Amino acid sequence: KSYRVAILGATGAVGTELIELLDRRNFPLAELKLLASPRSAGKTLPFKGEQLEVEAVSEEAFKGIDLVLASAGGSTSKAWAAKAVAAGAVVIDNSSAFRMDPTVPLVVPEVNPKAAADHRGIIANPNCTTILMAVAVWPLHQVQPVRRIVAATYQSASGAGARAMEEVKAQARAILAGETPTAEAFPYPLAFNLFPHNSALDERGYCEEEMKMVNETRKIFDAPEMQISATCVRVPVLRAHSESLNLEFSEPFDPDRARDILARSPGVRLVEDWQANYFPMPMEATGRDEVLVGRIRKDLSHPCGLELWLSGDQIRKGAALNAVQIAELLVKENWLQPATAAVSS
Ligand code: A2P
Ligand code: 11C
Repeated sequence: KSYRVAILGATGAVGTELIELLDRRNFPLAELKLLASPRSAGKTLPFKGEQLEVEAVSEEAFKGIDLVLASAGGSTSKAWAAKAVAAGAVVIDNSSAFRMDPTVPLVVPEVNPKAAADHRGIIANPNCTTILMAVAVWPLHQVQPVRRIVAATYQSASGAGARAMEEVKAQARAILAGETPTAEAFPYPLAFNLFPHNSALDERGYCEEEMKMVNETRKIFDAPEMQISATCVRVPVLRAHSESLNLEFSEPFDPDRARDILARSPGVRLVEDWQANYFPMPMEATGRDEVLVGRIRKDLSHPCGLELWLSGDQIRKGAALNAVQIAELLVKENWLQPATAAVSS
């Protein structure tokens, strides 16, 4: 069996990666439709040696579509997801619009694949920093429950989209030419700089990105009590995020045991050469499917603490690959069925 698939946000950083992954992973496609804003209507994008034309999203566009992979921002998903579901499609949504809706599964296939079975037309793809952390922490959490995570992130420009990536390159060129860099996609120049993540702050001083790591991880792990605190920072890297994680267990967790477990875990690649001081780097995570994990060591400040470091491609496993893996799971388990119940939005 093959499926008629639409990508909503096909011209974006994640959208173009989705197109490439559907091809590379041989997703059983009967048709691929590329949707974006009216600004992009008529543009063409390459797929399997042909040029496919981009259409402006419309209700009409979802007719006969089995699966929508949406990555066009929260407001676009809110505007179109229910319409796509009403037209008989299943939507895998990369935005934050539905992630915390209790009727919408939030899925990382290496962690909670079964949650996808309960979809009512929409399945949410978690935030990129959450996905990368979940892939690395879940295998350890399975062996000994994690009580608390303190995370610090080093997030690339790609998290803010294709325009932001171009902006950082232009800023770098401007600075090297002795000019003053300008910023539009970001609030401040990112080249040769860094700043705390600029999503909206709550009354306690935590930004949305930080609270996504807290709330989404609890939902994916089905661990509402897990204590998580995060500091998210944007760094002048193009497309892979890195994270420093401090994990606290109820008993000491031997670093060598953690190493053995992670070396065998799906979606993880252990990268450690202590002699060479060689550990995961965003440049080496770029374009790879796996989350690179390493620098696993005992927390000197707590007997039950473990420190680890990771880098993962934000656009790949942090977004497009995770969405395509969910689609593959739906096909494999025969869960790619139109919703029977109404979807809340
Ligand atoms: P467009 O290129 O036509 O603006 P990125 O995350 O890289 O910034 O990409 C965002 C994606 O979401 C792009 O494909 C963009 O299309 C799409 N998009 C943004 N706003 C809308 C909208 N209102 N309707 C449909 N697609 C949208
Ligand atoms: C970033 N993670 O790196 C964000 C972007 O909830 O999907 C994606 C926001 C989201 O800035």
